[in-house]
Amino acid sequence: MKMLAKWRLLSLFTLMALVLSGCGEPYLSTLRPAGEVAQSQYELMLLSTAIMVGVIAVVTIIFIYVIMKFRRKNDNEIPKQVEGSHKLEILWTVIPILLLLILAVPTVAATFKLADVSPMEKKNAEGKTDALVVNVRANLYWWEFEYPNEAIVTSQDLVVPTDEKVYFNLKASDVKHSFWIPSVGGKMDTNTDNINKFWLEFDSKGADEAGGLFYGKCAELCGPSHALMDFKVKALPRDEFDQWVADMQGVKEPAKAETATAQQGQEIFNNSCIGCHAVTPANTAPEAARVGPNLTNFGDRSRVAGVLDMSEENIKKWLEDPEAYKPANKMTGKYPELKPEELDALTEYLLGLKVQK
Ligand code: HEC
Ligand SMILES: [Cu+2]
Repeated sequence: MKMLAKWRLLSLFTLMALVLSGCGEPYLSTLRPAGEVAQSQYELMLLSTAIMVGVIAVVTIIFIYVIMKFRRKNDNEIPKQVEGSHKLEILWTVIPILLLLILAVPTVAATFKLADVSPMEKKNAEGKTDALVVNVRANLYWWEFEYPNEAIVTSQDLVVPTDEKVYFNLKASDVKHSFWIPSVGGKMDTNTDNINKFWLEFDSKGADEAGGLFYGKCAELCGPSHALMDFKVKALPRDEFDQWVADMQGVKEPAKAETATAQQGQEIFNNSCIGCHAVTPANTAPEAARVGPNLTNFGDRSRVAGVLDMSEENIKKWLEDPEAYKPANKMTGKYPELKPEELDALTEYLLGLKVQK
Protein backbone atom coordinates (compact mmCIF):
# COMPACT_ATOMS: atom_id res chain seq x y z
CA MET A 1 0.00 0.00 0.00
CA LYS A 2 2.84 2.38 0.96
CA MET A 3 4.65 1.48 -2.23
CA LEU A 4 1.59 2.34 -4.29
CA ALA A 5 1.31 5.78 -2.66
CA LYS A 6 4.94 6.46 -3.46
CA TRP A 7 4.47 5.57 -7.11
CA ARG A 8 1.38 7.71 -7.28
CA LEU A 9 3.31 10.71 -5.95
CA LEU A 10 6.19 10.05 -8.30
CA SER A 11 4.00 9.85 -11.36
CA LEU A 12 2.16 12.99 -10.27
CA PHE A 13 5.46 14.88 -10.03
CA THR A 14 6.60 13.52 -13.37
CA LEU A 15 3.39 14.65 -15.00
CA MET A 16 3.67 18.09 -13.35
CA ALA A 17 7.27 18.46 -14.51
CA LEU A 18 6.21 17.64 -18.04
CA VAL A 19 3.22 19.96 -18.05
CA LEU A 20 4.86 22.87 -16.19
CA SER A 21 7.90 22.84 -18.43
CA GLY A 22 5.52 24.17 -21.08
CA CYS A 23 4.88 27.33 -19.02
CA GLY A 24 6.57 30.66 -19.61
CA GLU A 25 6.40 33.61 -21.96
CA PRO A 26 4.70 32.46 -25.14
CA TYR A 27 7.03 34.63 -27.22
CA LEU A 28 10.18 33.32 -25.65
CA SER A 29 9.96 30.06 -27.52
CA THR A 30 11.86 28.69 -30.49
CA LEU A 31 8.91 26.37 -31.00
CA ARG A 32 6.76 29.25 -32.22
CA PRO A 33 8.86 30.68 -35.01
CA ALA A 34 8.04 34.23 -36.13
CA GLY A 35 10.46 34.84 -38.95
CA GLU A 36 12.29 33.17 -41.82
CA VAL A 37 15.40 32.31 -39.82
CA ALA A 38 13.48 30.85 -36.88
CA GLN A 39 11.28 28.94 -39.32
CA SER A 40 14.19 27.22 -41.06
CA GLN A 41 15.89 26.50 -37.73
CA TYR A 42 12.61 25.02 -36.49
CA GLU A 43 12.24 22.84 -39.60
CA LEU A 44 15.77 21.51 -39.17
CA MET A 45 14.98 20.73 -35.57
CA LEU A 46 11.85 18.79 -36.58
CA LEU A 47 13.74 16.89 -39.28
CA SER A 48 16.56 15.82 -36.97
CA THR A 49 14.14 14.94 -34.18
CA ALA A 50 12.08 12.81 -36.59
CA ILE A 51 15.18 10.96 -37.79
CA MET A 52 16.43 10.37 -34.25
CA VAL A 53 13.06 9.16 -32.97
CA GLY A 54 12.76 6.89 -36.02
CA VAL A 55 16.16 5.34 -35.34
CA ILE A 56 15.33 4.79 -31.67
CA ALA A 57 11.98 3.21 -32.57
CA VAL A 58 13.43 0.80 -35.15
CA VAL A 59 16.36 -0.21 -32.93
CA THR A 60 14.06 -0.75 -29.94
CA ILE A 61 11.69 -2.93 -31.94
CA ILE A 62 14.52 -5.07 -33.32
CA PHE A 63 16.07 -5.29 -29.85
CA ILE A 64 12.86 -6.50 -28.21
CA TYR A 65 12.22 -8.95 -31.06
CA VAL A 66 15.71 -10.42 -30.73
CA ILE A 67 15.48 -10.77 -26.95
CA MET A 68 12.18 -12.61 -27.24
CA LYS A 69 13.09 -14.77 -30.18
CA PHE A 70 16.59 -15.81 -29.21
CA ARG A 71 16.29 -16.05 -25.47
CA ARG A 72 17.70 -19.21 -23.86
CA LYS A 73 14.91 -21.77 -23.94
CA ASN A 74 16.63 -24.72 -22.25
CA ASP A 75 19.96 -25.28 -20.56
CA ASN A 76 21.94 -27.46 -22.98
CA GLU A 77 20.97 -26.02 -26.34
CA ILE A 78 23.74 -24.03 -28.06
CA PRO A 79 22.33 -21.79 -30.78
CA LYS A 80 23.71 -21.77 -34.30
CA GLN A 81 27.04 -19.88 -34.33
CA VAL A 82 27.23 -17.17 -37.00
CA GLU A 83 30.34 -15.21 -37.90
CA GLY A 84 30.06 -12.18 -40.16
CA SER A 85 27.24 -11.30 -42.53
CA HIS A 86 27.94 -9.25 -45.63
CA LYS A 87 24.31 -8.39 -46.11
CA LEU A 88 23.84 -7.07 -42.56
CA GLU A 89 27.12 -5.18 -42.52
CA ILE A 90 26.33 -3.34 -45.73
CA LEU A 91 22.84 -2.61 -44.46
CA TRP A 92 23.96 -1.07 -41.18
CA THR A 93 26.60 1.02 -42.91
CA VAL A 94 24.44 2.32 -45.74
CA ILE A 95 21.37 3.21 -43.71
CA PRO A 96 23.21 5.60 -41.34
CA ILE A 97 25.01 7.19 -44.30
CA LEU A 98 21.69 7.84 -45.99
CA LEU A 99 20.19 9.25 -42.78
CA LEU A 100 23.20 11.54 -42.31
CA LEU A 101 22.88 12.75 -45.91
CA ILE A 102 19.20 13.51 -45.43
CA LEU A 103 20.20 15.55 -42.38
CA ALA A 104 23.33 17.15 -43.81
CA VAL A 105 22.06 18.51 -47.12
CA PRO A 106 19.37 20.84 -45.73
CA THR A 107 21.56 21.75 -42.74
CA VAL A 108 24.50 22.86 -44.84
CA ALA A 109 22.23 24.66 -47.31
CA ALA A 110 20.51 26.54 -44.45
CA THR A 111 23.84 27.38 -42.83
CA PHE A 112 25.05 29.12 -45.97
CA LYS A 113 21.72 30.85 -46.54
CA LEU A 114 21.56 32.18 -42.98
CA ALA A 115 25.18 33.35 -43.15
CA ASP A 116 24.69 35.34 -46.37
CA VAL A 117 25.35 38.92 -45.35
CA SER A 118 26.55 40.18 -48.74
CA PRO A 119 24.01 43.09 -48.81
CA MET A 120 25.92 44.51 -45.81
CA GLU A 121 29.01 44.93 -47.94
CA LYS A 122 27.32 46.61 -50.91
CA LYS A 123 27.64 50.36 -50.49
CA ASN A 124 25.58 52.85 -52.53
CA ALA A 125 26.66 56.25 -53.84
CA GLU A 126 26.39 57.79 -50.37
CA GLY A 127 28.69 55.16 -48.91
CA LYS A 128 25.78 53.58 -47.02
CA THR A 129 24.15 50.20 -47.43
CA ASP A 130 20.68 49.84 -48.93
CA ALA A 131 20.13 47.05 -46.43
CA LEU A 132 19.06 47.98 -42.91
CA VAL A 133 22.04 47.44 -40.61
CA VAL A 134 22.09 47.45 -36.81
CA ASN A 135 25.30 47.40 -34.80
CA VAL A 136 24.62 45.51 -31.60
CA ARG A 137 26.92 46.16 -28.67
CA ALA A 138 26.45 43.87 -25.69
CA ASN A 139 27.52 45.13 -22.26
CA LEU A 140 27.33 43.82 -18.72
CA TYR A 141 24.14 43.70 -18.49
CA TRP A 142 22.52 45.84 -21.15
CA TRP A 143 22.28 46.21 -24.92
CA GLU A 144 23.04 49.06 -27.26
CA PHE A 145 21.64 49.25 -30.79
CA GLU A 146 23.25 51.62 -33.25
CA TYR A 147 21.83 52.30 -36.74
CA PRO A 148 24.90 53.47 -38.69
CA ASN A 149 23.01 54.52 -41.85
CA GLU A 150 20.45 56.47 -39.87
CA ALA A 151 23.05 57.81 -37.42
CA ILE A 152 21.05 57.03 -34.29
CA VAL A 153 21.59 54.98 -31.17
CA THR A 154 19.08 53.40 -28.85
CA SER A 155 19.29 50.90 -26.00
CA GLN A 156 17.39 48.02 -24.45
CA ASP A 157 14.45 48.10 -26.92
CA LEU A 158 15.56 47.17 -30.41
CA VAL A 159 13.25 48.73 -33.02
CA VAL A 160 12.94 47.01 -36.40
CA PRO A 161 10.64 46.95 -39.42
CA THR A 162 8.68 43.75 -40.13
CA ASP A 163 8.88 41.50 -43.21
CA GLU A 164 12.34 42.50 -44.39
CA LYS A 165 15.85 41.39 -43.67
CA VAL A 166 17.64 43.24 -40.91
CA TYR A 167 21.42 42.77 -40.84
CA PHE A 168 23.37 42.73 -37.60
CA ASN A 169 26.96 43.46 -36.66
CA LEU A 170 27.47 41.86 -33.27
CA LYS A 171 30.09 42.96 -30.79
CA ALA A 172 30.69 42.99 -27.03
CA SER A 173 32.39 45.73 -25.05
CA ASP A 174 33.52 43.75 -22.01
CA VAL A 175 33.09 39.98 -21.93
CA LYS A 176 31.55 37.48 -24.29
CA HIS A 177 27.74 37.64 -24.56
CA SER A 178 25.33 36.11 -27.03
CA PHE A 179 22.48 37.72 -28.96
CA TRP A 180 19.30 35.68 -29.05
CA ILE A 181 15.69 36.39 -29.95
CA PRO A 182 14.26 32.91 -29.42
CA SER A 183 11.14 33.22 -31.56
CA VAL A 184 12.89 35.05 -34.40
CA GLY A 185 16.30 33.43 -34.58
CA GLY A 186 19.84 33.35 -33.41
CA LYS A 187 21.73 32.86 -31.34
CA MET A 188 25.09 34.28 -32.18
CA ASP A 189 27.97 35.21 -29.90
CA THR A 190 29.02 38.81 -29.41
CA ASN A 191 32.79 38.83 -28.95
CA THR A 192 35.18 41.53 -27.87
CA ASP A 193 37.81 41.01 -30.55
CA ASN A 194 35.83 40.38 -33.72
CA ILE A 195 32.48 41.25 -35.27
CA ASN A 196 29.99 38.49 -36.02
CA LYS A 197 27.37 39.12 -38.66
CA PHE A 198 24.01 37.64 -39.49
CA TRP A 199 20.51 38.62 -40.50
CA LEU A 200 17.02 38.11 -39.12
CA GLU A 201 13.56 38.67 -40.45
CA PHE A 202 10.64 39.67 -38.24
CA ASP A 203 7.32 38.31 -39.43
CA SER A 204 4.41 40.77 -39.32
CA LYS A 205 1.98 37.97 -38.54
CA GLY A 206 4.13 36.72 -35.69
CA ALA A 207 4.59 40.29 -34.50
CA ASP A 208 0.81 40.82 -34.40
CA GLU A 209 0.36 37.68 -32.34
CA ALA A 210 3.14 38.78 -30.00
CA GLY A 211 1.60 42.22 -29.59
CA GLY A 212 4.48 43.77 -31.55
CA LEU A 213 6.99 42.84 -28.86
CA PHE A 214 9.52 40.01 -29.05
CA TYR A 215 11.74 38.91 -26.19
CA GLY A 216 15.51 38.86 -26.45
CA LYS A 217 18.08 37.30 -24.16
CA CYS A 218 21.77 37.03 -23.52
CA ALA A 219 22.62 33.39 -24.17
CA GLU A 220 26.17 33.26 -22.84
CA LEU A 221 26.82 33.07 -19.11
CA CYS A 222 28.48 36.43 -18.48
CA GLY A 223 28.18 37.22 -14.77
CA PRO A 224 25.83 37.42 -11.77
CA SER A 225 23.08 39.22 -13.71
CA HIS A 226 23.35 37.17 -16.88
CA ALA A 227 19.81 35.84 -16.51
CA LEU A 228 18.57 39.45 -16.25
CA MET A 229 20.30 40.64 -19.39
CA ASP A 230 17.04 40.89 -21.31
CA PHE A 231 16.00 43.13 -24.14
CA LYS A 232 12.83 43.63 -26.12
CA VAL A 233 12.22 43.96 -29.84
CA LYS A 234 9.57 46.33 -31.14
CA ALA A 235 8.68 45.10 -34.62
CA LEU A 236 6.82 47.82 -36.54
CA PRO A 237 5.40 48.09 -40.06
CA ARG A 238 7.89 49.85 -42.36
CA ASP A 239 6.12 53.24 -42.34
CA GLU A 240 5.93 53.32 -38.54
CA PHE A 241 9.58 52.35 -38.39
CA ASP A 242 10.49 55.21 -40.74
CA GLN A 243 8.48 57.55 -38.55
CA TRP A 244 10.37 56.35 -35.49
CA VAL A 245 13.71 56.92 -37.20
CA ALA A 246 12.65 60.44 -38.23
CA ASP A 247 11.45 61.18 -34.67
CA MET A 248 14.76 59.99 -33.24
CA GLN A 249 16.76 61.98 -35.76
CA GLY A 250 14.70 65.02 -34.80
CA VAL A 251 16.29 65.08 -31.34
CA LYS A 252 19.34 67.24 -31.93
CA GLU A 253 19.94 68.34 -28.38
CA PRO A 254 18.74 67.18 -24.96
CA ALA A 255 14.97 67.65 -24.69
CA LYS A 256 13.97 70.51 -22.33
CA ALA A 257 12.06 69.32 -19.29
CA GLU A 258 8.55 70.78 -19.26
CA THR A 259 7.38 70.93 -15.66
CA ALA A 260 9.19 72.50 -12.73
CA THR A 261 9.72 69.11 -11.08
CA ALA A 262 11.11 67.65 -14.29
CA GLN A 263 13.45 70.63 -14.66
CA GLN A 264 14.75 69.92 -11.19
CA GLY A 265 15.23 66.31 -12.29
CA GLN A 266 17.11 67.40 -15.38
CA GLU A 267 19.45 69.43 -13.23
CA ILE A 268 20.23 66.43 -11.02
CA PHE A 269 20.63 64.34 -14.15
CA ASN A 270 23.09 66.78 -15.67
CA ASN A 271 25.12 66.74 -12.47
CA SER A 272 25.15 63.05 -11.63
CA CYS A 273 24.12 60.94 -14.58
CA ILE A 274 24.99 62.45 -17.93
CA GLY A 275 28.57 61.19 -17.82
CA CYS A 276 27.24 57.68 -18.44
CA HIS A 277 23.88 58.27 -20.13
CA ALA A 278 23.46 60.18 -23.37
CA VAL A 279 20.07 61.83 -24.01
CA THR A 280 20.66 62.56 -27.68
CA PRO A 281 20.57 59.76 -30.25
CA ALA A 282 23.52 60.75 -32.44
CA ASN A 283 26.26 58.16 -32.47
CA THR A 284 29.02 60.73 -32.30
CA ALA A 285 29.93 60.13 -28.68
CA PRO A 286 33.14 58.12 -28.34
CA GLU A 287 32.54 54.58 -27.22
CA ALA A 288 34.06 55.30 -23.82
CA ALA A 289 31.34 57.87 -23.16
CA ARG A 290 28.64 55.34 -23.88
CA VAL A 291 29.02 53.70 -20.48
CA GLY A 292 25.29 53.34 -19.82
CA PRO A 293 22.16 52.94 -21.95
CA ASN A 294 21.25 55.85 -24.22
CA LEU A 295 18.13 57.39 -22.64
CA THR A 296 16.87 59.60 -25.51
CA ASN A 297 13.66 57.58 -25.76
CA PHE A 298 13.65 56.02 -22.30
CA GLY A 299 9.99 57.02 -21.75
CA ASP A 300 8.96 54.90 -24.77
CA ARG A 301 10.58 51.74 -23.45
CA SER A 302 8.61 48.71 -22.32
CA ARG A 303 10.89 47.95 -19.35
CA VAL A 304 13.17 49.66 -16.88
CA ALA A 305 16.70 48.26 -17.17
CA GLY A 306 15.32 45.48 -19.34
CA VAL A 307 13.60 43.64 -16.51
CA LEU A 308 11.15 45.80 -14.51
CA ASP A 309 7.80 46.82 -15.99
CA MET A 310 7.85 50.46 -17.02
CA SER A 311 6.21 52.45 -14.21
CA GLU A 312 6.96 55.44 -12.02
CA GLU A 313 7.34 53.18 -9.02
CA ASN A 314 9.79 50.84 -10.75
CA ILE A 315 11.96 53.69 -12.01
CA LYS A 316 12.27 54.93 -8.43
CA LYS A 317 13.05 51.46 -7.17
CA TRP A 318 15.78 51.09 -9.80
CA LEU A 319 17.36 54.47 -9.06
CA GLU A 320 17.23 53.90 -5.33
CA ASP A 321 18.95 50.53 -5.39
CA PRO A 322 19.95 49.14 -8.77
CA GLU A 323 21.93 46.41 -7.05
CA ALA A 324 18.72 44.83 -5.73
CA TYR A 325 17.43 44.30 -9.27
CA LYS A 326 20.62 43.47 -11.17
CA PRO A 327 23.49 42.30 -8.97
CA ALA A 328 26.94 43.56 -10.04
CA ASN A 329 25.53 45.97 -12.63
CA LYS A 330 27.75 48.90 -13.62
CA MET A 331 25.54 51.69 -12.28
CA THR A 332 25.49 50.73 -8.59
CA GLY A 333 27.31 53.13 -6.30
CA LYS A 334 28.41 55.51 -9.06
CA TYR A 335 26.24 58.49 -8.05
CA PRO A 336 25.27 60.19 -4.78
CA GLU A 337 22.44 58.67 -2.74
CA LEU A 338 19.11 60.14 -3.83
CA LYS A 339 16.52 61.71 -1.48
CA PRO A 340 12.80 60.98 -2.05
CA GLU A 341 12.17 64.37 -3.67
CA GLU A 342 15.17 63.88 -5.95
CA LEU A 343 13.79 60.49 -6.94
CA ASP A 344 10.43 62.11 -7.77
CA ALA A 345 12.10 64.78 -9.86
CA LEU A 346 14.38 62.39 -11.74
CA THR A 347 11.50 60.02 -12.44
CA GLU A 348 9.35 62.77 -13.89
CA TYR A 349 12.23 63.93 -16.04
CA LEU A 350 13.07 60.41 -17.27
CA LEU A 351 9.45 59.60 -18.13
CA GLY A 352 9.36 62.75 -20.26
CA LEU A 353 12.19 61.47 -22.47
CA LYS A 354 10.07 60.30 -25.38
CA VAL A 355 10.15 60.52 -29.13
CA GLN A 356 6.88 58.73 -29.89
CA LYS A 357 4.05 61.13 -29.12
C1 HEC B 1 28.85 54.89 -13.91
C2 HEC B 1 27.90 55.14 -14.93
C3 HEC B 1 26.45 55.45 -14.54
C4 HEC B 1 25.99 56.50 -13.78
C5 HEC B 1 26.77 57.60 -13.10
C6 HEC B 1 24.55 56.38 -13.81
N1 HEC B 1 24.19 55.27 -14.53
FE1 HEC B 1 22.31 54.70 -14.97
N2 HEC B 1 22.99 53.02 -15.83
C7 HEC B 1 24.31 52.71 -16.02
C8 HEC B 1 24.41 51.38 -16.57
C9 HEC B 1 25.69 50.66 -16.90
C10 HEC B 1 23.09 50.92 -16.71
C11 HEC B 1 22.65 49.54 -17.24
C12 HEC B 1 22.49 48.65 -16.05
C13 HEC B 1 22.07 47.27 -16.45
O1 HEC B 1 20.96 47.14 -16.98
O2 HEC B 1 22.85 46.36 -16.22
C14 HEC B 1 22.22 51.98 -16.27
C15 HEC B 1 20.83 51.92 -16.32
C16 HEC B 1 20.00 52.98 -16.04
C17 HEC B 1 18.59 53.04 -16.31
C18 HEC B 1 17.77 51.96 -17.02
C19 HEC B 1 17.92 52.25 -18.48
C20 HEC B 1 17.03 51.53 -19.42
O3 HEC B 1 17.19 51.76 -20.62
O4 HEC B 1 16.18 50.75 -19.03
C21 HEC B 1 18.15 54.25 -15.90
C22 HEC B 1 16.73 54.80 -15.98
C23 HEC B 1 19.28 54.95 -15.35
N3 HEC B 1 20.39 54.16 -15.48
C24 HEC B 1 19.22 56.22 -14.80
C25 HEC B 1 20.30 56.84 -14.18
C26 HEC B 1 20.21 58.07 -13.45
C27 HEC B 1 18.93 58.87 -13.27
C28 HEC B 1 21.45 58.34 -12.97
C29 HEC B 1 21.90 59.50 -12.11
C30 HEC B 1 21.26 59.63 -10.85
C31 HEC B 1 22.34 57.30 -13.45
N4 HEC B 1 21.60 56.40 -14.16
C32 HEC B 1 23.70 57.26 -13.20
C33 HEC B 1 25.39 53.51 -15.73
C34 HEC B 1 25.32 54.66 -14.97
CU1 LIG C 1 25.56 38.56 -21.18
